[in-house]
Amino acid sequence: MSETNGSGSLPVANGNKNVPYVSTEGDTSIQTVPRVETPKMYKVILLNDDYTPMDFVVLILRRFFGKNEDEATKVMLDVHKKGSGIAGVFTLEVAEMKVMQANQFSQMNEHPLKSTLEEE
Ligand code: TYC
Repeated sequence: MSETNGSGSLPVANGNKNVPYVSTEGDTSIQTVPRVETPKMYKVILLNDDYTPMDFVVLILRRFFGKNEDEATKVMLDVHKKGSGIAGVFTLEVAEMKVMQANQFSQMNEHPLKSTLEEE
């Protein structure tokens, strides 16, 4: 993205207020631009159950949540012992997609494994 564009927007880390910036395009007047907002993040929570095989949970964590074997095993065991655990943290659209993929893949394989969303 270029520093300035036609509408005068400029990416600025965080916050919600208009902030001043000095134009780099000749005129030195102070202008204000809206700050870029940090999106809310959502945890995908994996829930324990008594029937889904541990290997299958590890597979889900690797396939849909980008975990390697060791990470996936650690999360799976944590969920197994505590009842729930975090599979990953994403923007809303991505988190919704992961929940759908994981739940659908579990259903297709006739396992009761479920995941849900929680705002961070
Ligand atoms: N509790 C399951 C078993 O003993 C394993 C399991 C772990 C299931 C994590 C779901 O999210 C889960 N086979």
